[in-house]
Amino acid sequence: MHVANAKPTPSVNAPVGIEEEPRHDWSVEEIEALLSLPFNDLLYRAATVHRKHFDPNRIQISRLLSIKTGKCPEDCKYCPQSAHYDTGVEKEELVEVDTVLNAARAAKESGATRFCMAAAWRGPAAKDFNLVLRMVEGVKALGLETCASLGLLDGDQAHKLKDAGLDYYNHNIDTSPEKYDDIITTRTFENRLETIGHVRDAGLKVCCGGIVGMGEQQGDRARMLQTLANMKQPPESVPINLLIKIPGTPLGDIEDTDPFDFIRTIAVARLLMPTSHVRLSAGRMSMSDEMQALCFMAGANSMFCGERLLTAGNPTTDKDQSLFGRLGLKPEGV
Ligand code: SAM
Ligand code: DTB
Ligand code: SF4
Repeated sequence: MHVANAKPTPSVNAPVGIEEEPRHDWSVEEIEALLSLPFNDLLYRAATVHRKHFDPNRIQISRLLSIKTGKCPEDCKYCPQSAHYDTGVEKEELVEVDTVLNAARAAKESGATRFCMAAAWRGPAAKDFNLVLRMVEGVKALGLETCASLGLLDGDQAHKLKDAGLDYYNHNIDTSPEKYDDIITTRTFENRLETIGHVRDAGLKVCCGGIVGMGEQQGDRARMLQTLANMKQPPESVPINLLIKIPGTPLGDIEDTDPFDFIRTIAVARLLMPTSHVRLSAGRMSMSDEMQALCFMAGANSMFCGERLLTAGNPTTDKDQSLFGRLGLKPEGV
């Protein structure tokens, strides 16, 4: 029986997320019910939704570059670049525009379609901002999609980035609103949402996701995904990072996450945000090929390739190409 506006908790056979238009009114109970489905049912649903909106054998490839490394004033408990922890990361000032453009050319040659410039800042200072705009202009002129991850922005900065040719802005909520203060004390969840609002108002695409493996409960994962999916306009790109445990950070020796819980988070992100790219992001060095294959099956259709993320390692290009070959995957847009 169909009851108007009723949102039943999904039973195993309910076509949740399969025949419906994207929704923006998910309750946390519905999301927890999806996260708790039998694994096979969840993957079947996620794969079905994935196929409705995307070619399941195509993966969008992004390449990262850290344009300013270390010495960050923020205290994010997961991050190797925070000045609050002794992690051995070499600090570097803002790199030169030419260095960025050379890295972007190499990224394009290796098959990336998007180049993401990230900085260990609370937000960009005026003295650095014009150089960042030149980097964006230069990367765009190479024919790549451009993404930046520079921390908190105001409206004026967001508009200037858009005018310079920026396509995406990456700004993660990282965890649930309830857990946020356990992880970061130097800014608030609300600060992050404000920046995402400025990014949207400037007409930029949003890249926003979070981290699994910081000791969160299933309810925190549900609240994080709910926050993303219920945005007026959900992020076009949803990076799901597996915590890279960095010695020296407060989360450096936290217990490992069950790989199936990570895959479930990907699958539910796919169900809740059926038309977004879901990115299998940090943490692939600790994943088996089989785990990554299950992430693709669950609906992940974007990745960071290249041997380095920002400061941490990532699988080699050869290893990724071999995985693509064995799975019959092809890069998107190439
Ligand atoms: N400083 C900017 C900011 O915080 O938005 C941009 C760079 S910051 C490194 C970008 C994202 O990287 C973080 O929001 C977090 O999701 C991810 N990240 C950082 N350290 C990580 C780690 N050890 N494991 C997994 N993801 C991590
Ligand atoms: C995102 O969600 N993951 C990327 C990107 N956005 C900027 C960063 C991952 C960083 C991993 C730790 C490091 O390399 O320092
Ligand atoms: Fe700084 Fe970003 Fe790392 Fe937080 S995540 S410490 S803001 S670089």
